[in-house]
Amino acid sequence: MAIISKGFSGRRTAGDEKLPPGQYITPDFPVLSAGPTPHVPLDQWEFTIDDGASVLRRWDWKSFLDLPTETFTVDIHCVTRWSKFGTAWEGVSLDTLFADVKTDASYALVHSYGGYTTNLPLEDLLNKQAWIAFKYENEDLAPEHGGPARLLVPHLYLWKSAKWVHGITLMNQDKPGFWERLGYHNYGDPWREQRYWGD
Ligand SMILES: Nc1nc2c(c(=O)[nH]1)N[C@H]1C(S)=C(S)[C@@H](COP(=O)(O)O)O[C@H]1N2
Ligand SMILES: [Mo]
Repeated sequence: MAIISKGFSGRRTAGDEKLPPGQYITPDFPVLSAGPTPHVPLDQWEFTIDDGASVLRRWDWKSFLDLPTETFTVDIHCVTRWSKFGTAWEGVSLDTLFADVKTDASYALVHSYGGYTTNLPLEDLLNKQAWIAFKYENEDLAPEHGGPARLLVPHLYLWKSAKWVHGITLMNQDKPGFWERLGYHNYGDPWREQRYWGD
């Protein structure tokens, strides 16, 4: 009933300040994929950073795992309104991956095995804000959640956190990704409820 849900959503409880507007907390970990789960053999997996013309950096699975890793615990927020608090991951910081990359580019297009893409300003990937995660809750990241490795950018809606991540293309001009072309907000800040075009 509308009256009950209105009263409920109006009630403030401890921890609410961690919940962006219009979201609810779920203990579950829903799977949201726009297509089938791609299966990439680890001996064929690679992650690249390119500038649209040439590959600037490339890792295979073995060299990727040789990089220093971080464990981090973050809250995640899906545009379909569920939020999950305190998810624990292990991965490589994008600061590590970009350490030797010299670029004037301002934008990034992240691409995944299977063809998914998502765009964001390059600066949102840097400064301890984004990781490529390969473990979730101490286990190898499950294929349906993006294993072997996915991007995590927890300060933006979760569609920016590309599963089965394959590479990042640096660009001087912004270019919308898969959901951004289909009406999702270009930036996707959950605290400003930037869900769709025009929000
Ligand atoms: N490659 C790829 N990454 C993706 C998606 C997708 O369909 N394909 N869906 C996005 C969306 S809309 C969300 S909410 C999250 C869901 O992650 P989860 O399935 O692990 O909950 O992944 C994002 N990353
Ligand atoms: Mo989503």
